[in-house]
Amino acid sequence: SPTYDVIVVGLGGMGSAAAHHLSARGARVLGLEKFGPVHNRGSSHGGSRITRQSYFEDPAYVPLLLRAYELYERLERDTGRDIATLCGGLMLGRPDSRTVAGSLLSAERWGLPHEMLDATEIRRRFPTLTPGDGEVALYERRAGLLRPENTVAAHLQLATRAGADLHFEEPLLRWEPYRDGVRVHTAENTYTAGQLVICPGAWAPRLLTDLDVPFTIERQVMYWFQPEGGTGPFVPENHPVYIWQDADDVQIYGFPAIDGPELGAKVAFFRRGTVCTPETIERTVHAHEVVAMAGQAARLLPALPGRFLKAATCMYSNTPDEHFVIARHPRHPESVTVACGFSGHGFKFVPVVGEIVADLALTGTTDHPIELFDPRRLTALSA
Ligand code: PYC
Repeated sequence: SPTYDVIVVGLGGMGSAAAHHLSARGARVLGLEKFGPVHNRGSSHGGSRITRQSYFEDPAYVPLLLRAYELYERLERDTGRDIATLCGGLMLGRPDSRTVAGSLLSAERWGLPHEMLDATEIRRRFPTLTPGDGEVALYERRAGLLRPENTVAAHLQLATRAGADLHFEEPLLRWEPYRDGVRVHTAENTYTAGQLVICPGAWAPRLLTDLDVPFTIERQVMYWFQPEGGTGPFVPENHPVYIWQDADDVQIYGFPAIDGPELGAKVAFFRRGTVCTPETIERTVHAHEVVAMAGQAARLLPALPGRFLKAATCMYSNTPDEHFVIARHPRHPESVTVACGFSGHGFKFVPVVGEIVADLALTGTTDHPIELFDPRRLTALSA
């Protein structure tokens, strides 16, 4: 059977980055993907993702973000693709909301450039936004958006250029420990390798049963609206990305109009999706969902939901604490690395996750701070 140094299962955001970083270090890499290149069936599509550094989820993510920014820049340089637009970002809500207070904590802890704006100042500088009087925002000039499809295409391009074998439409059927490594079976062939890297996205519950992490897969909807009066005030030169947490802790997030005057601007609820599986996810978006999104968006951006254009679905792979899982597999510590459970906030980390996974697979360890992502925090194995 064909033999590799590393087999990467899943070539979405994380797996394509892993394939690139592994092959760039000279490893012989096989990548296996269930669908075609840059597909829209998982969690790495939809045209845009937020990137930001003053990270409300936990200051422990900040060093990884600083490295991710460097690697995204390098990825653009090496491939000539348009990936990052740092149009600025607003984290809005009441001063004690997690979105605002958590962002400020990270900004202060790491000395990140930021400004605190009150409601009057937000309205003056960003006239599309109408925060309530008690609301404030942390503004971060170096926040912005990433283009997920271009990111995946860039990593696949670099991995192929470095000699990786990338097999699409070839799902993993099963794998087992074999000699000092693993043996991997697909409908097409059986492969052996010293190391296995599993980047399963929403397929984690099926591909990682023996990790014992209780993942919840969540259906998410992204909406595009044509703003009343046109996209002029919404172009990235005038408009930041934003995450807004209201008084009931409902969070929405959105983007400037990045694809020209006809294609509108994207907005979505952050979380609050329904539980699903990749096989059963409801891909139809219903009128009542559009109405709910338009209503919530209009509270912050009255002009945004002028006309509904389209919607698309994707999936979050949530862990119970919404922190990632990136580690050697506790049951197969010599030969298997896992990167999963990105819980709806992973895409901005894609290139640094590729780098970490390459470290783990090739050396067994990494200098990056990944203690927070140990799966044993969530399982019986931690005892
Ligand atoms: O990670 O910034 C983020 C994000 C916003 C909405 C979903 N994820």
